[in-house]
Amino acid sequence: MALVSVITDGAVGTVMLDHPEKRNALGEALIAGLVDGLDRLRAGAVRAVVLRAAPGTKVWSAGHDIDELPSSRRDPLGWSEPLRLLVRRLQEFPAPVIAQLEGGVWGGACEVVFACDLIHATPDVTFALTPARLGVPYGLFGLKTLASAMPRSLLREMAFTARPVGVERAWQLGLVNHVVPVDRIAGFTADLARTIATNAPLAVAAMKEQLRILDDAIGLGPGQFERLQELRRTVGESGDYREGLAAFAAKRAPVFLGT
Ligand code: YXS
Repeated sequence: MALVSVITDGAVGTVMLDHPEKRNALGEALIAGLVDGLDRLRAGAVRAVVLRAAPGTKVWSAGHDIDELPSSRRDPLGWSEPLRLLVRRLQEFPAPVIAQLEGGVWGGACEVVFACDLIHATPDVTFALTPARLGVPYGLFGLKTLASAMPRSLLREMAFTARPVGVERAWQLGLVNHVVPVDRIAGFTADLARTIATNAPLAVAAMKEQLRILDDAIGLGPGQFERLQELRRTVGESGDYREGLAAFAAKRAPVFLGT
């Protein structure tokens, strides 16, 4: 059974996550389906993309597939990891990608959503950043994607507490473009996508890339870079990281010792 479906309606493509049994967890197979779908739409020169989950879902995506997180040593969120590849595909896609959300958005799925260009959400949507709950050494690239999408004060609160934030607060802080009732969000999003598709695609694509280059423009000295890598190595090799994964697998609360 396909984990992802892709349809094209004129100049608008739709990519749908459809693995409810695992709450659309972003495992290698599902990500491969998303990347393949985006590549097919790019070859078809669509002018807008809608990224959504199956209608009526309570969980848009449960984030990175925890079963695929390495136990230790290997960087779980390094440059060549599938989740990184997906985020780059979305950011480099030469047309706007609209995330159409229903239900909960967890962990790395927040980064996927905030790598999109616009976000439409139903009133039940929540966002939760969970590296602290699992002891995961989150990546600088992911933090930058999130920091570009929200105030640092909210990012700190979400990262340190791992508690979900509701769509009302996300709307107040400008994290989402529109909050739309569940019975109208598909039509609303399709209409906005069609509007984008009627505009000059080269101008739209250029502005998308210009804004991404501006977002990426941060200066880092070699010492800062080394320190960042050291911070991630320390967390990635910690007992707490192993405890976070073990606790999830055993469906119990983790006990972190700071070691
Ligand atoms: O027990 P079975 O075999 O039916 O499987 C269960 C869950 O184990 C599975 N599942 C997942 N498997 C791998 N990775 C996941 N992220 C994941 N989430 C769920 O799906 C089956 C149904 O889950 P269940 O019974 O818990 O569903 P629910 O409706 O009661 O609860 C839905 C959630 C999303 C609230 C719950 O599944 C949950 O809390 N999932 C974990 C959310 C999370 O912590 N995600 C972060 C993953 S790590 C990540 O994204 C980054 C590395 S980071 O942490 O750095 O951001």
